[in-house]
Amino acid sequence: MLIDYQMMRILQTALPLLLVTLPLAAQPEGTHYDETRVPAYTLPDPLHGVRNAKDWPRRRAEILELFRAHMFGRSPAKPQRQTAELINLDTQALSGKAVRKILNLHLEHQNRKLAAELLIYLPAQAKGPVPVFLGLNFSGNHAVTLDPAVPVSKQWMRGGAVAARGATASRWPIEKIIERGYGVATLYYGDFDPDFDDGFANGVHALMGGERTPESWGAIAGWAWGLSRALDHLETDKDIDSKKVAVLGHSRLGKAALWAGAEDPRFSIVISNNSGCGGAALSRRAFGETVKRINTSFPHWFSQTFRQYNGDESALPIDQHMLIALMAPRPVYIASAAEDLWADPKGEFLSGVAAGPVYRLLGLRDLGATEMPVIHKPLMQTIGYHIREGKHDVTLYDWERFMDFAGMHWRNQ
Ligand code: GTR
Repeated sequence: MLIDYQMMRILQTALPLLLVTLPLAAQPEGTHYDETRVPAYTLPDPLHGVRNAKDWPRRRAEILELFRAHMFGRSPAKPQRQTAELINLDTQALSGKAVRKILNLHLEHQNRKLAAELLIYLPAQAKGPVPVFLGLNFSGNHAVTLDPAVPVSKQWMRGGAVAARGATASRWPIEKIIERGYGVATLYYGDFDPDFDDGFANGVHALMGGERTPESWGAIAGWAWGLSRALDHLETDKDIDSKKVAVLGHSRLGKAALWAGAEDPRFSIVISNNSGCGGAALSRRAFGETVKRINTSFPHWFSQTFRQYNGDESALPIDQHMLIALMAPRPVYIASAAEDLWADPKGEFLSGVAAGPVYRLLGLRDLGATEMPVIHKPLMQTIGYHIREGKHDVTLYDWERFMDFAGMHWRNQ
């Protein structure tokens, strides 16, 4: 029987009795957490054919094409029309600390329509346009805050049940972000593409239409494309410094944030939290979640072409260090959690290390380490990394480091 690993985690929390049969260290069939079973591997060279920094844009375009053709699929350009409808504005939100905007982004293409709700908080004290953190959320905008003005999402919901207001607020420390002088913007990922395998009959795939091929975009590329549509809007908001937008995401939405950063150079900083397989973690290590496992559990996430690498990671013309390298010369940050073995923290770190030569070639700073740092000792160069204690999640510790890292770079941008 195939059990979604995440479901397994939920079962473990909800039904203590199951702990007997599903111990925390359990791994789904065909996967392991055994460092001695990591195969010997050679990573493809991100600088293949590159002699100097001037060659990087050409090589970057080549690598981007490889990721489109073999992994995430090819995404269409913009929809024919996009408009923004302001549905709520409060200049005294969060006890006067924030300006809150709620908008519906209306996307139209060949008479088909899709709406996505964008929730924005900006510091009320701001003297000018502010830098913003932009990310998708898992359970609807109403779940990121207790703020009663945010409408409860009526979209498809993972697991069927609508999350309670504020249910995931610990992952979105809005007040702390505002206090540091930054804005935060979020959208529900299900607005762009409900996360189940329906043959791409809904969401952005249906909106944009077109014939599907083995290289067509999957759900992760759809969410990433949605992040770019949100940025299209942020560029029109005079209260936002759209040259300073960091895209970030957790887990599958961390994979989406990385792909958004790769496809869209307008994102000034890219942040991956516990993104694991298909995100920051090296596929060739096949530690925790593997290519076969992810393509089996989530057949709609990647292009069909990615399936040919099931159990054959060494045949991939790319690995995830090259996804990290696609952010160069922009700053990129990778965050791991010590108990999140499914996402392979070491593989996430090693991607950052192996992207280093590209940053060095461009005269920028690599991670500055080849051994994993200890818990709570972040590395912050042009590439950044930390591992924190605890489980698969986004915590205040993570956010504080994201703000330290982004702030450090934004001050110099
Ligand atoms: C898991 C999946 C991971 C990760 C995670 C999440 O089930 O295996 O790749 O994306 O879900 O998004 O929470």
